Amino acid sequence: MYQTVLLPLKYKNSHFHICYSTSWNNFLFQELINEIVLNENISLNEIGKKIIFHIDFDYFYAQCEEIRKPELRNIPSVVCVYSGREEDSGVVSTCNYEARKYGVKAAMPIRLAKSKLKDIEAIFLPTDMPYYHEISRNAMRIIENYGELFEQVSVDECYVDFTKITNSDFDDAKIFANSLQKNIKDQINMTCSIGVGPNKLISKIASGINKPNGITVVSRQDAKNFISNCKIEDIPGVGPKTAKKLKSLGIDSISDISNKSIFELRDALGYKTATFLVNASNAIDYSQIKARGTSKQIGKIVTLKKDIADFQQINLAAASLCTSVYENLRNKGQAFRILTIILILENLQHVSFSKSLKLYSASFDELHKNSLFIIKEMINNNSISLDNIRRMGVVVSDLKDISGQDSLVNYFEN
Ligand code: DCP
Ligand code: CA
Ligand code: CA
Repeated sequence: MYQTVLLPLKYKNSHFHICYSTSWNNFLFQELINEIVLNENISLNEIGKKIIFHIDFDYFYAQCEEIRKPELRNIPSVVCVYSGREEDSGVVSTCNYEARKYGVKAAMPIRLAKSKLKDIEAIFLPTDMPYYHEISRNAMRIIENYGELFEQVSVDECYVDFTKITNSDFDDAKIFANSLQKNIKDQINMTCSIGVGPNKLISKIASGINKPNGITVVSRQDAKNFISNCKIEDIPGVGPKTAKKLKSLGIDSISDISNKSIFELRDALGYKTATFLVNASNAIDYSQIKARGTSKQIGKIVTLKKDIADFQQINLAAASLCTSVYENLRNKGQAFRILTIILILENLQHVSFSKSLKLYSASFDELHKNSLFIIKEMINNNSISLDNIRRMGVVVSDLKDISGQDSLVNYFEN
């Protein structure tokens, strides 16, 4: 059995799709087009190594309320959007898992929710958006500090590329997911669910599997089997309309879709949806993490030699990381203001520390000097022993374009 998939490609600034068959020798195919740049300078080989986390906070608005009113924790609580027309007119925005036990859910009329919780001690609250956004900002900052490509997609969810930190290893990814979840709980007392997968599609579905406070890891090898066991409606973006259309074509499951070709589905669904669905049903998703605004960053993480035991070795590794980050900055014509050092210890504990410079800089010396300063501080303050450091990363963020020859020379040559 073989399958055709469509690959979106950007080559010499033109966008096009390659249609290729999975019966082709995959390795040869990857080698062949390795030089072709795919959306934003990502090569196919890099995509084949990705580890993406999707993080979704549990019963978000209701959990925000629990943070400031701990007495809500063990009773059903329902956050509502009151329309104001009559008392109790409006809908449920969300509710905690206690209330869900009684069948209360988002978008339900408040009156119906109240009838489900009749004779039960329960609390109904109005939404407080500025407060939820403040909690969201604090939560996202913790995640962003892990220092890899980060994309917030809504008030309570985001994607993070963990490929570098985990060295593309799904076992390590599981440990990182645990540490991230614990870190968020310790710092802001909030639970989240994390999906770990080889792409955004798989990690997004995975984060919803073990809610609340769950972690679901789907490795690259397991992804096809994982998606085959999902329902068509589990694919993000597939609504009841598409599901109905597919049913009318005799397609009831994701396996049914994966046995079709794009060309068979194109007429009924349109080329774009057909491509997306056939790829998705094969656990393929080439969409990239889109870092926005100030969250754009440049970084590099390396695994240190096992016998690294003195500061001289750390110094050498830092110099090499800074050189790579500096060259990247220079190629992009950008200056940075925030510098983050990430240390990953033997037990995969993640320690990071950031420093914000007074002025933007693109100087290698400043990057290197400050990196060493931060590393020394981290080792002194966190009692990290030198032979305990497994990976080290240098990440610069809060980037600014510095166009114009004069400013470029000033920025880079000082
Ligand atoms: N939301 C809303 N109306 C909806 C759905 C959601 O106002 N119909 C708001 C309230 C939620 C927030 O968006 O707290 C995030 O939505 P989610 O779908 O992620 O749901 P929750 O976070 O509430 O619950 P879960 O634990 O299932 O993620
Ligand atoms: Ca949520
Ligand atoms: Ca969500």
